[in-house]
Amino acid sequence: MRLRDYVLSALEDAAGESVSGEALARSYGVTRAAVWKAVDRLRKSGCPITGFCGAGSQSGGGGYVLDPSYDPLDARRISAALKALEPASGGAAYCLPDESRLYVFSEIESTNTWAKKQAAEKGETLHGTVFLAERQTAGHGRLGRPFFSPASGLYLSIVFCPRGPINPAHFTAAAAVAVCMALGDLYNADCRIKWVNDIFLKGKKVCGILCEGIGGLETGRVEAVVAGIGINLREPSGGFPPEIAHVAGAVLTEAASAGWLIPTRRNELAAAVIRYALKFFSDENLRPAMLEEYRRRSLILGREVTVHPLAGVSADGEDGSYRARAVAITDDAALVVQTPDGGQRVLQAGEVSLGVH
Ligand code: BT5
Repeated sequence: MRLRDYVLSALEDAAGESVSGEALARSYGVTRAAVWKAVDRLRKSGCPITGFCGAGSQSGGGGYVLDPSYDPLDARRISAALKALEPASGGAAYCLPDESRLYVFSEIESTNTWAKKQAAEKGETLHGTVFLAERQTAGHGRLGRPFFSPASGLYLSIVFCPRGPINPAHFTAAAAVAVCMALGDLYNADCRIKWVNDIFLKGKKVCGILCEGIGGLETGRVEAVVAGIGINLREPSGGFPPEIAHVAGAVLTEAASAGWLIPTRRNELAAAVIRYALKFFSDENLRPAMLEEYRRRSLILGREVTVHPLAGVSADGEDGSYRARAVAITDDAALVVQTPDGGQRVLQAGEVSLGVH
């Protein structure tokens, strides 16, 4: 690891606390002047590091402090984090993207829209490519519903080109489990999944997933799946917009019950999500365990729900919504509900809510 990267990650680990130049120099085995130079270069590239002002200064005993909210996405660091998670993926059933397949945008309309366009143009060569953004100006969910995507979150779309016929619901389920496991690994967050595509933490939606397929007209099958994932990491500075304030939450706000500042570690989170997702997408042998985890994390199994057979249609009774109990999730990731008359229905698609509306 380059000295510059070492210094940056040590300051990140310190989460807003100061780290002395001497400690950094000692642990990397260089002089304090070399550390100062590395910090200077980091500052020039835009890193908000305060403290200790000059190589020759004796007065900066306070050390260096990195603004803890600074955590830009970086393809090289995501790639390094992937390699750290999977040092030798050669024999694995899946292939993790290297830096050349990780495209990072500071701002984009929608990583899904971009990924779909790229996949339509470039076909199978895009297999395993990931598009990530710090913020989206036109992020969307199902049926074109807007997905609020400010810079306090993480937005990514993974392109996966299946070899044969697929069940799209497996991809949504796999992506949901991947996000939950990654959030558990990094922040110790214990997330729940609301069938089919929402991730909740302490009663708030902290992540939405939108898997879209690109079909080949000639082949009649899904040629590429674009798995779009949007995670609210911190509360946006101005709060969530009023129309979603009652439902939306942020992972780190909900996880930090003790009130301390948890570092975002965006690049590590991206790597963990990508790795779990590609693993579940690629290896059918993992499907039973993945579905078991999906069921275990279900927010709705055993509970009374309102079923909206057509997702996105308002629940004014006109959409055929009805009350039922969620009783099972099948191996096809379909939801089984029991109606008050004792009958059962198997839902391949649709939406459920926990309230009466
Ligand atoms: C989803 O749709 O929740 C899927 C969202 C997928 C977003 C990712 S980000 C990367 C990729 N690029 C994209 O453009 N999309 C994907 P759905 O289940 O239809 O939920 C949409 C509803 O969630 C909205 O109507 C709001 O009520 C609510 N919502 C919007 N923004 C939210 C947010 N940031 N957090 C929580 N809830 C939100």
